[in-house]
Amino acid sequence: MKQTEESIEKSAGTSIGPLTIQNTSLQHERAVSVCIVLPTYNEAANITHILDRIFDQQTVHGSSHIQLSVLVVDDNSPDGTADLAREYGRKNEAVHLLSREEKDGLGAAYIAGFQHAIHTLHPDILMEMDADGQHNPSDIFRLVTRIGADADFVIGSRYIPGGSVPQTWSAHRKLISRAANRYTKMLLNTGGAKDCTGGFRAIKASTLLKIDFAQLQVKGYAFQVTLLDACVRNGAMIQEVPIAFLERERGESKMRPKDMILGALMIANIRIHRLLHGHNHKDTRSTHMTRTRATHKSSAKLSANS
Ligand SMILES: Nc1nc2c(ncn2[C@@H]2O[C@H](COP(=O)(O)OP(=O)(O)OP(=O)(O)O)[C@@H](O)[C@H]2O)c(=O)[nH]1
Ligand SMILES: [Mg+2]
Repeated sequence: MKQTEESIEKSAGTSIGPLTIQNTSLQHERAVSVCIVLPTYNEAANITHILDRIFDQQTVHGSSHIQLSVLVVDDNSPDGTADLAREYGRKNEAVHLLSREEKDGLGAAYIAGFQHAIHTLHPDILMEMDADGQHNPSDIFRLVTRIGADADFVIGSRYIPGGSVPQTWSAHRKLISRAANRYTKMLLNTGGAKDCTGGFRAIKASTLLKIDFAQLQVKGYAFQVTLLDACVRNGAMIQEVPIAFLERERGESKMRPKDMILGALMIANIRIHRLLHGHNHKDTRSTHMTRTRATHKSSAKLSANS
């Protein structure tokens, strides 16, 4: 698909070695760079506000240790979301825009965004976050600072003590969300995570570099669970920090019932494929959150694809 990046030459960082943010005094020679990949489709009502709130956090926490940037990945939203992001980027050099030709699903947007961010902005950590206000920007630094020697992939979790879903959710909606998590845990490698389906995450760039995105073959919402599965299978250590998942602030959800069914079928398909081809782990190697780090050969599949 045709896509254009419009302001990326504004900034570039250099990659540093293993991150040890957690339990250290953050004694890096330079700030840890964090790129928040923000997929948008018809989020004109939210985009400016969410960008303001993200960079407020930079002000609150200071800029000496952690430096935030944002890559908005827009799929040609008819409501002009990209124009607003572009405008914002003119005033704030840490905001970048990847414009894609047409709506192609959340997973496809994240894959394009990760690849683009890694190869042009060189962040140490990438984040997934929704643009609709359901993920509270004031949690960003909590997720990022949890990254460390025992955490390559940190999930903002609704389903550990201290986490929550909106009070306005019906019992039916709560049940579907819980069931989707349970189903995923049964069929895929989830590293012991309690919230596998959420989309507020901080992930080391070095972890994403091990993933062959072409193999994920998931364009839609199931991307969240297949990405977790792929990272766990590549040795990532998973940790969770509690978050309150909020109501969408403005605009409409893009998630249709059909997407949930497609996601469930996709997960079943992966599992069946693994059973048939003899790599049937649900492996113990990757289902315990506190296991020690295995040594993994670093691959550069993203680089090869770029
Ligand atoms: N670029 C791009 N972004 C998308 C696409 N689908 C959804 N998004 C964005 O992905 C984020 C999550 O989508 P939502 O529709 O809020 O899905 P959700 O939060 O799982 O569902 P709700 O709780 O119902 O809001 C939002 O920022 C959307 O604008 C897509 O096809 N392309
Ligand atoms: Mg949402």
